[in-house]
Amino acid sequence: MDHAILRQIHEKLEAQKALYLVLLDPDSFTPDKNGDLAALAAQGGADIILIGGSLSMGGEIGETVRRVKEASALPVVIFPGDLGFVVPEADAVLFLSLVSGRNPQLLIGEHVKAAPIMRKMGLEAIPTAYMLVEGGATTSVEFMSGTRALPRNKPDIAMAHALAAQYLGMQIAFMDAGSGAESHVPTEMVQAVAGYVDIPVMVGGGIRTPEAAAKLVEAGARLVVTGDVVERSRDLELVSELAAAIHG
Ligand code: 1GP
Repeated sequence: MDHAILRQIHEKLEAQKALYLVLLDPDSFTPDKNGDLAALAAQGGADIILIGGSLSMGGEIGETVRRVKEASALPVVIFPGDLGFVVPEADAVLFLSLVSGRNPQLLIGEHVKAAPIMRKMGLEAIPTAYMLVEGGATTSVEFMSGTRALPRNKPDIAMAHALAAQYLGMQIAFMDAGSGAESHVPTEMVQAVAGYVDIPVMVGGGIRTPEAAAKLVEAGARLVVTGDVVERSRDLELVSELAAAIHG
């Protein structure tokens, strides 16, 4: 398997402090609307488009990826809620293990189903440890996956999870407070984990301002995800400010 996208991520990280990923949800908007959002994200300076959500409610994933690729030249990476998100039009898939949980289906079960399909499609898998972190209210991912989030005031627990994931060969440690979280992952937790593991730390959930994004990057986040704020605001200036804050 070619690791083109992971390679690109590492190359970009040599030149800039962090990468900006904009998450688009095929369940929230039509493929055309998501195409417009991708164009906006690209114009604002985003590095990668993530397509995903916690549940696939009939959104047209393949068509969304096609429209997004027509509308921007950015790599399109799937952030899968389930197998339905795996489509050949994408460049890569975050091959997520929900390591904060203990649900075997989300640690290996879904992967066994997805792997042969992805091989056939020629899709790159980016082995990613997904750690759900308490962010206030119950998130869709917490509810749908039946797992508990890591406590936000216990960085040592997050550190141990991220290191175990690294030792298992995962390439990215993704700490997510969930879409629309009241509070993003604490900067102290990001700092603790980023200083403890060698793999890049990715942070998402509840990041709404360039100031918050800058603080998380300062703490050591190398990949920063926003979804909600771009979908809601559709504001090029805000996207540009977020990109600038994240690129450092
Ligand atoms: C959710 O990290 C993503 O999994 C994005 O969160 O929509 O709150 O930006 P937001």
